[in-house]
Amino acid sequence: MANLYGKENVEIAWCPGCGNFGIRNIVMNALTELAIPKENLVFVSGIGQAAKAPQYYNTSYFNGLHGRSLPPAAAIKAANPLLKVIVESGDGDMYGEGGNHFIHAIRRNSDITVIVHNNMVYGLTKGQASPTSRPGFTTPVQVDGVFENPLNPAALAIALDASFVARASAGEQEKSKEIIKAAINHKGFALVDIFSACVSFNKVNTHRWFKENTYIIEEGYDPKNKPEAFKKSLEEGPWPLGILYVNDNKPVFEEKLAPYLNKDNTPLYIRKREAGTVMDILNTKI
Ligand SMILES: Cc1ncc(C[n+]2csc(CCOP(=O)(O)OP(=O)(O)O)c2C)c(N)n1
Ligand code: SF4
Repeated sequence: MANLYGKENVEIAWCPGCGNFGIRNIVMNALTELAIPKENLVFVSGIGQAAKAPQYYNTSYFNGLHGRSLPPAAAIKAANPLLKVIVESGDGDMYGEGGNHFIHAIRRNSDITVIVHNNMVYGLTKGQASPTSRPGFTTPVQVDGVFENPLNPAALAIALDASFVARASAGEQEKSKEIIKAAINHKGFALVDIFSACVSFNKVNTHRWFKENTYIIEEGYDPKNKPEAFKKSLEEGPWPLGILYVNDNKPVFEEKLAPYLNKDNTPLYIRKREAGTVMDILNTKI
């Protein structure tokens, strides 16, 4: 199938061998198979190596501040519910700097897809520990090794009742493509935490390490069983890959907003206002 999202003549500023290349392929293949028209798609990212990804797709994107991809993503979806909104960022950007937004975006349940390249390190700023770095991981800053407990994003998201939670890996192209397609098709906040090797600054959690420390969730697993999903999300070494949790019964943020309550999804910017409506609003006494 022809790739609809590849960008011609773009210089990609990732190190040769970086897991981000694998994720880029997975995302482009997923989008191509879903055949989402480019004009209906917008990417949003924060800051970091992973957050550069949208610059390398042939589509629209908004590049936010460090850790601040989720508020603009929710705003874009609210302003135009007809758009598919996909956030792509790194573990430091999403779970560290953006941790507060991560929590509240899950509560809000906007219909957006969030793909987090989890390389267990800060790549762009040359190898400091991130919230998902493993204990004992040494860096130029953590010279005696990380001693804090790592964040488990999938367990946190399930505890907060995120409506779709999955874990994928850059090394599992087919499986990860199917997970990302399901996340994009899901209505509500969808998290895909995707393992990815930083070949320059994380010499522990390598491509091989991720391969050897993950397994694909067995057939017959029921992602709608929340206690089982939470238990699954706590498994480590090997980490399960697949759709961990789905809640289809959560109200979606945009549908609760006043302009859309009558099931009219027309984006605000093309709605016609009757003459005098704005004056009436301005003259309303509060
Ligand atoms: C407010 C603010 N603090 C710190 C930085 C420096 N900074 C830029 S990217 C980054 C970490 C990125 O790590 P991660 O999100 O894991 O992405 P990666 O580069 O590994 O893909 C940091 C700390 C910044 N740009 N802005
Ligand atoms: S520093 Fe790491 S995350 Fe950044 S491009 Fe190189 S390998 Fe990838």
